[in-house]
Amino acid sequence: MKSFILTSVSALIVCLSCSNSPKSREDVPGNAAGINVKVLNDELRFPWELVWGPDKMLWMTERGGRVSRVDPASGKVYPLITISDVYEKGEGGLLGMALHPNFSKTPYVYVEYDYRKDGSSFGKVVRYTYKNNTLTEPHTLLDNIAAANIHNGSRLLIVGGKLYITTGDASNQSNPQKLSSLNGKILRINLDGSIPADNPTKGSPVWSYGHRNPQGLVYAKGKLYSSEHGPDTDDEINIIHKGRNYGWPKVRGVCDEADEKEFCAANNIAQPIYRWTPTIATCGLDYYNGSLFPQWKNSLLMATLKGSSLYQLKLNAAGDKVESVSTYFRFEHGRLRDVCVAPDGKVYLITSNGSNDKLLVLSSSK
Ligand SMILES: [Ca+2]
Ligand SMILES: [Ca+2]
Repeated sequence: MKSFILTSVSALIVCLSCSNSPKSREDVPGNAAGINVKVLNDELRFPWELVWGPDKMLWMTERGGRVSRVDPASGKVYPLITISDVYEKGEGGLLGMALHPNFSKTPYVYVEYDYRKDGSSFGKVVRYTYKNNTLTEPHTLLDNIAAANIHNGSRLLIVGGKLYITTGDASNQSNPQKLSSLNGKILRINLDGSIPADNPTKGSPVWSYGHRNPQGLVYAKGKLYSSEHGPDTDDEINIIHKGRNYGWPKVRGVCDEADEKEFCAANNIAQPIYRWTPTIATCGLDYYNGSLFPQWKNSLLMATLKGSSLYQLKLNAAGDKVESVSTYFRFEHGRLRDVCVAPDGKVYLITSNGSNDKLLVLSSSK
């Protein structure tokens, strides 16, 4: 059983015994003093991705297919398009999004979504052009990612002129260890859809493999961090390295079981830098180094679904270890899907409850 103390009206609920597992360090209760929470919008439906745009607007996907710009002050939604062939079922639908790094000159919007073809579900990565207040000229960059009711990923992130795409195992555990499959991977392509010459395998978009269902991706401190849903144990935070195998389905979390040790030794398995048992359903990630919340400097911020909290993962100076974990807003707003840090240090959150989903903004009350 979990027990709680309500510490303030708008702030957090402190969890006294959230993490009883010996496999995961006990969470440090967050101190929400000085944090204002404001509901900017409560009429969203399964918002999925939240990214800060160069137009100083939030850009948002909703799983049913809608892409919008959202005023970060008022929460007013300005829809751009509802993509007509999005197939929303189970965990699938319109998922990740990224904007071209030179957006003012090259107004490309990259999205990943599930759709139906020949009686089956697939995911694809499509590039749109932002023009005349809508998204036009869809151009498919990557197709035939298997999709299913569960485990479809997918976050998109552009780093160093390459587009990274997380994919889930699509409910088929043979996919992640199979290099010929696009599933259970973190993929890397050029912004025109071609395969980078320096990918691990010539002609293949696979950058790393052995993933179950990664739904968080952020680049900071020269590192690519990803959150990944575990099964009934071992949600993970991984640092993604070129060509490495992250173990699923042979390894859960770290290489500590007898059969895991053997597989890990034979396959040079990359182990998570942090993990949770019981699981919390790790989702959207961002990196905080702003001054609005000094207590969050040099931290990953993570939205969690089952955990229904904002997690702060304080990193060490090198960024290769999680030094402490704090939780905020536990069960106050339901499931949290994504977190977005704005350049001014404000933090935006979206919920994933299915109706009356919220966009929240955290600002300093000091
Ligand atoms: Ca793993
Ligand atoms: Ca293990």
